[in-house]
This record gives sequence, structure tokens and C-alpha cells, in this order.
Amino acid sequence: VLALLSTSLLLSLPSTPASAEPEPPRIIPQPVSQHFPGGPGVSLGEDSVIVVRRPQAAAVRDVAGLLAGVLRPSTGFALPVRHHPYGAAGWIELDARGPAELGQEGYRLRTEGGKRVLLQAHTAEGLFRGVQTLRQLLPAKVEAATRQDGPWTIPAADITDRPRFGYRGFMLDVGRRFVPPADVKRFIDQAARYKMNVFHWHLTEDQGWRIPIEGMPELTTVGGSTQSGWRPGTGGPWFYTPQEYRDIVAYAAQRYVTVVPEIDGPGHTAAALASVPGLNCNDTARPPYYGFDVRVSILCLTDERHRANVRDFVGKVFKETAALNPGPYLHIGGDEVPSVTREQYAGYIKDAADAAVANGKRVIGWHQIADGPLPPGSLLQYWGDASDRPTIGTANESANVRQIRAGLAQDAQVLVSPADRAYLDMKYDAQTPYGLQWAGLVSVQKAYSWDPVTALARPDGSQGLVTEEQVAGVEAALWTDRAYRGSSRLPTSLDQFPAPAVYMDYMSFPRLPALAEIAWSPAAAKDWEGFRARLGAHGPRWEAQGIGFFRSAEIDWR
Ligand code: TNX
Repeated sequence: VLALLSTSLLLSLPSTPASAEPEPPRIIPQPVSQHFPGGPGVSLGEDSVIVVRRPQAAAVRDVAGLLAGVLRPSTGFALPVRHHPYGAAGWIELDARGPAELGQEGYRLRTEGGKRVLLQAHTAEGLFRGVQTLRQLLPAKVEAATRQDGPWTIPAADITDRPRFGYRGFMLDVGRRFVPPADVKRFIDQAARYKMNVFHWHLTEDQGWRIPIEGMPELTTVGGSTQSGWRPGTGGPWFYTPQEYRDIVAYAAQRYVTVVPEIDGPGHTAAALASVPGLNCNDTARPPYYGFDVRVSILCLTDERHRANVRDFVGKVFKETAALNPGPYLHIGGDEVPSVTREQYAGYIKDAADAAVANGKRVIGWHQIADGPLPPGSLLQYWGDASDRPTIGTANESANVRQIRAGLAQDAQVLVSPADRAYLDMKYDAQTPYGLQWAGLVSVQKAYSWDPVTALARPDGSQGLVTEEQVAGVEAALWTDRAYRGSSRLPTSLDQFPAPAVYMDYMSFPRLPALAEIAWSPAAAKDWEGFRARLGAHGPRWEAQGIGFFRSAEIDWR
């Protein structure tokens, strides 16, 4: 009774900052279990070190190096990486010899005796995920690039964590709008902070071809000469050199992020058609496309000679793409194809899938690819609405539902990216200066309040299309069709385009962290009010990192 009384007293009294207990840390994504017992935390100081118990393990040292790279500039401490604490008053210890039950990405983080922060995992990857939590246990200004005042205290904590889904993706469309390498890396870094682990790089579009293909330079010199709204001669060509490309893949790998390259086809191919005459039915290269429409192109699939040209093209392109990308997947696109027969479409999907498999890759595609034959272990990326469900189990199921069923019948798994939840290019509200709204407005609450498994069940929860095991994960997608002010008319001047990072920051924050939590945290942990409160505390972190986020009125920002 007394305890109850004092709790209700505490709740009814306005809390004064001076007497208030330190606030519990506000971790995103919410860990599986977390306990903050109170009592002394661990304070970092001039003599602190980062201890790695197996300094010979290069991967663990790399994780320690990344952690030091975050902590050194803001704390001003030297924080050397050692194999012993050498009498430091407070230290952080990384140990990759934790129990196998932690899995590939799990970790346990404990603060002990006011001296040691012990981060344990079974893998270096698990340590990297745990380091992202550790950052959030320190004050927001730890993220600053310049020296800040302490104290730098990590509260007493005991956290055990592991992801719900193994595939936690974020997509970036560099076809419509080219994103320079430094901004691509920044995006990868931002997503990795929220424990996302797959970067889906949408590299080819009607408006631009950005991946270098050895032996086919015109793909980038001609195919890369446009962006949405930018005609040839306005400054391009825009593409990644092989060195830039490899550098980004390595940057991602260091953060335990897998790169999934997408070569879209047979639609979304105007840039390829402008570069390679034989892909066109009239054997003449079409003019480069820099408009704003979709469904404007298709590779020629109407006769066997052209189908052979396309097969040869896809074979060469996938071989080079596979050589640049060590990850297990190749995304073959397959969306929004104008004027194609079922047979032509299925034939293209077969050729593309065969080429992916021949180069040792698993196939991912937009969920329409289930209309074609899929090799075992494929992933269908569902981009319909999370609300496109009432037809499930009825005699006339929607095309989306039918295609998911067709994919599951071929043993594919589903990657869930509902446009009305996970599309970061949708406007937040009617005032959002960028983006589209064909899938509706996507507020922060809307981006957060859904579930990947029940999104593919009837609205009352019955008749689920997929089991938890059939869902590989969740992906947030940032398209760049209308990455400029005002969405209905073509801009009259290139100044109307914000720099890519301005658009990316504004559209991704705060929705990317919302989707990261959907992908990582247990379904039972989902709680909008709790998330809102935690999110508000991340505003100062984003400020410290220089992220120009959208100050949604749904959130009480600190
Ligand atoms: C649909 S999602 C598309 C893209 C556009 C996007 C804009 C998908 C597979 N296709 O071509 O960029 O809408 O929101």
C-alpha cells in the first residue's frame, strides 16, 4: 500500500529537475530486455580504455576502433584499445566469446561495480549492434564531432537483446536523383545506428544508370547523363566509379551492413535503352529520359532475336554486378512494366533469375516477380499497402495477394515494405515540401503502428498469408522521384532541388528509426506512446550528428 501510495504521489507531483532521478535511457530500437537497477554507473575519464579480450581478433578490434571513433572527438579522451584495463577507474570491455544463444547479432550489456561496462556477444557483429545501444546510454552530445563537457556516465544497466528479423533493410533510389558517395555512406551510417543491416541500392532507373559495368561504358556515360528533371548536359554524367563503388561496399561491411544491388528490369530501363541500341525493338538507342513518370519503358521482349539481346545484356551486367558485390543477393526489380504479356514477363524473370543464380546470388525482386519462375530461397519485396488485405481468403483476391501466394508456393520468403508505412518518400502531412502521396500521407505514428506479419492477414487478424518464419524482414524505401520543392510541376530551375542529404535527412528522420524498431524489436514491445517518448529524446542526438530531421508535431522534442 505504501509503495502504491508513494508511486501515485510521485506521479501526481510535478517533478523538479533538481530532485528528479536520472531518466532511464531511451533506446531505439527497444531491446528485448532491459533493466536499470539504479546505483552507480560507470564514468569515463582521461584514463579510460576500451578493452578487447581477444585483441588478436581483427574484427573485434575493428568494432572497438569504430566505438573509439565515436567517443574520442566528443569526450576528448584518448581511449586507447588495449587487452587489459590497467587500473582505469572506468572502462568498456568488448568480449566476443559470449554464449552461442546470443546468436549472430545478439548481445548482452552490463554495467558492473561502477567500473566496467561489459559488452558480450557471440560474434563481432553482435558487438557492433551492442555498441549502437551503448552510444544511446551516453548523453546525446557524445555524438558531436567536437569536444563537449562531461560527465560521461553510463548508467547501471543490464540489457539482453537480439533481433526479431534478420533482414532489416533501407533502400535508396540513386537513379532518379544521384547521391554522391559521401552522402550514401552517411545514410548507411545513420541506418546502422538503428541496427539496420541491409542497404538496398536502387542503381538503375529510367532517369539514370549509376553502377559501372566493365566493357559497357556507355551505360554510365550516356545512361548516367540524366536525373529526374535534369536533362543531359546539366552537369553529369552521374555514376559511381568502380573505386567509389567498392569503397561504399567496404564501408557498409565494416558496419555489418550487406549491400543488395538492384538492376531493375524489364521496366524502368530507359537509361539502358538510351545506351544500348540492341535492347530497343527498332535497334536504335532512344533519347535519355529525364521526366517524372513511371511505366515509361521496357526492354524489347517481342521477338526471339531481341530476347537473346536482352539475355546477353542481363548476363553481362549481372556478372559485373556480382563481381562488385560480395553479398548473397541480387535484386532484379520486376516492378511497373508497361505493355508486356505474361509470357514475356515470366521469360524475363526466368532469364534474370538464371543469371543471378549463375553468378552465385539469391534473387530478390518486387513482389510481381512471383508471376515468373523463382529459384529456391528467393525473396519477394511486398510494396502494396498494409491495408490491401480485405480480399484475403475471398474468391477474388487482389493481384498483390495472389502474387504473395504464388511466391510462397515457390518457397520464397517475404520482405515487407508496405508503401503506406515504409515508403520514406511519402509526405508526412499536406505541408511536407518534398515527396509524393500516392500511398497516402505517412505520419510518424503511421510508419510505426503496424506489424509485418499481420500486415499480410485479414484486418481482423484472421487468415494470415504468412507465418513469422516466412517473413524475412522489413525494408524502408527512400525513392527520389520528386526530391525537390513542390511535387506537381517540373521545377523551372535546378536551384529548386535541395541537396540530396537535405531531402534524405528530412524524409528519413524520424521514420527510419520507427521502421528499424518494427524490424528489430519483439512484436509485444510495440507501444506508440512509449516510442514517442523515446523518440523525443533522440532529437538532440540528431542535432549533435547534424541531421536535418522533420520536427513532427506528433513528438515532444527535447
Ligand atoms: C513506385 S515501389 C515505384 C517506384 C517509385 C515509387 C515512388 C516500386 C517498386 N515502384 O518506381 O519511385 O513508387 O513512391
